[in-house]
Amino acid sequence: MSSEAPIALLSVYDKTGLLPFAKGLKELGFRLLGSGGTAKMIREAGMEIEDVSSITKAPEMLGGRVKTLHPAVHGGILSRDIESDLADLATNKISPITLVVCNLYPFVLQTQKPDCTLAGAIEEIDIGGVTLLRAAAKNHARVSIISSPSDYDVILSEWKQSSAISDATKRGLALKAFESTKAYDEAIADYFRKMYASVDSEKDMIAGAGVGYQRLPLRYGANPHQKPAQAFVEQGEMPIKILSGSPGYINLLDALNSWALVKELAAAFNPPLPAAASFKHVSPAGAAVGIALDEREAQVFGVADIKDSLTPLASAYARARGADRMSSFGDFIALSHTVDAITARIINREVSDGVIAPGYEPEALDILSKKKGGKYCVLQMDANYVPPDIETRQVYGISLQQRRNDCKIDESLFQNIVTSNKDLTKQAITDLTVATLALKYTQSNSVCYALNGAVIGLGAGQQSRIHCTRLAGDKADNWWLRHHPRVLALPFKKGTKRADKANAIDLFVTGQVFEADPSERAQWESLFDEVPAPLSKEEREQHMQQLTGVACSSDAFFPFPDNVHRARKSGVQYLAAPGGSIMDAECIKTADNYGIVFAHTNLRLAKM
Ligand code: 93A
Repeated sequence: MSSEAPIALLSVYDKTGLLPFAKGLKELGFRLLGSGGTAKMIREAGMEIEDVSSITKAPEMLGGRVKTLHPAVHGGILSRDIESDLADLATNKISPITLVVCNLYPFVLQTQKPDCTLAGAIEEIDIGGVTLLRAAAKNHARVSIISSPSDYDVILSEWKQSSAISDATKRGLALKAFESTKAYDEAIADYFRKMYASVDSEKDMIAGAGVGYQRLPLRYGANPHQKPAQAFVEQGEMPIKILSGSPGYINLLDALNSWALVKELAAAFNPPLPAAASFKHVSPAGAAVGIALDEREAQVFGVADIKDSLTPLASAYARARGADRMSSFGDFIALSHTVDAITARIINREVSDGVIAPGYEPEALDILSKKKGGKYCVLQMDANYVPPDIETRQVYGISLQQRRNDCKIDESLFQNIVTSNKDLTKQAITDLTVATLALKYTQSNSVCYALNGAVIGLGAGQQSRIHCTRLAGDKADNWWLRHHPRVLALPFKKGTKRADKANAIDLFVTGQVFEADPSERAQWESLFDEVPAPLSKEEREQHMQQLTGVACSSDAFFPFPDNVHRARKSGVQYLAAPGGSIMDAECIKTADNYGIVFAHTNLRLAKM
């Protein structure tokens, strides 16, 4: 350590508390160095302070762009107490600096001014200050970096007590400095992202074209009053291209989650199977793999007229859309493979908000980009994109970080069968895989029933597990009742819209229309050539008995056997859930009583 007075370098934009702090440092024996305005203010208050130029032997220049950027400053900050560094300091006549006090030009405030120009914003990008902060924070083993006026008192009192700053305080100060330069750079990147990387004008597209886009401007956030809104990547290229339309914030949440689901779902099988998902409000309404449809399924899913031309991808979407037609109204669709014309034609006749897929055949793109008068949102996803391992989000200003849920779900997940019946068929494994992968992308609590490679009932976002199991089970029951011969033969008037049919069928199978207000009932009746009689109790029971071989998965353990009882009512023969409940044995016993095959997955899939 030098026996000379310790040096404090002060260079602050925000001069709050500066004078008392400088006074305190003086009283403690510090030699003060200051950049232009900082030194001036202290000097004018009657305290002795040297200009940085007294050690750099160079004036501030370029209108203040170069003030402290000099080896005499940064040598003094970055030197360690090691022989070679001390020798370098001696050779170059540089004194070590002990304290650095710095806060930055107000870039954000400047850019918030209504009349802020690009040139004005650029002038507020602090270079020398960021360098001071980073250099001093890097060398925090020796140097204290004080980046906030709120820390001035702590520094004075620590030094008063021990003529030093403790290692713990130096570490805390360094972290604070690094956080402040990170936030500062983020604000700058955000500004230029908006200025230069926007795709909303031809001029900006050209500006970003050579290096790829990093940002998608969004009309607004979750609600119209939540402006501004955008999507961006901090590294690499934005993996999504907008081919048509303009996505909103919720569209993008649905697109990204549904894409992740179909990508994993297709890859869960060997050979891979085309997969489709129909999302609403960040949970799947349906998801399926491309297993061919029989006559009845084609009729239930509204594709009987084109059954013979269905490709595996089209079958996957027909199944996904057919899981819960009411919920899929206005969906966002994800498709794992290049979209063909027939799949585009099915999408074209449904009410839907958008689609994401790795590619589009020209005819398919032509069909989709004309949908909704050109407003239909068509997104192309880079199929090779791999998201970072760590994901961060902010809630109420607090950043939360976690490892991305990158667990793999395939048939190996269902090997630990805990019931006496261990006969898990190949189809059951497919269905459990579909159900479990759907849960991975469903808001918790979630329970999913699946059959023939498709979700048939999914309960999302329920606080109680049994409510979820019931909700999903009721949806599965309705799905199956839609296969009833009387539903298939409902005498709709010619020209009834698909969405109106879906609504009317839902009212019919749930029986709600027969208890409805007369005006609602009259409206329902007006859709038919001949008013249908309700399904009788016997008709329902007889039909429900035919629903068998259903697979059901839960995103967390079943706390009570009531879930197993309820699942069974909807034809469940195969169950998958993590173990870990104190009632595990009871749940297994209940499954055994029904002859159900129950696999403990040892994998919780909460999504929040
Ligand atoms: O324009 S700069 O990027 N160039 C520099 O060399 C430099 N050194 C310190 N800005 C620089 N600073 C910043 O000046 C500090 O971060 C601080 O915000 C401000 C203090 O200037 P003054 O002492 O002249 O009021």
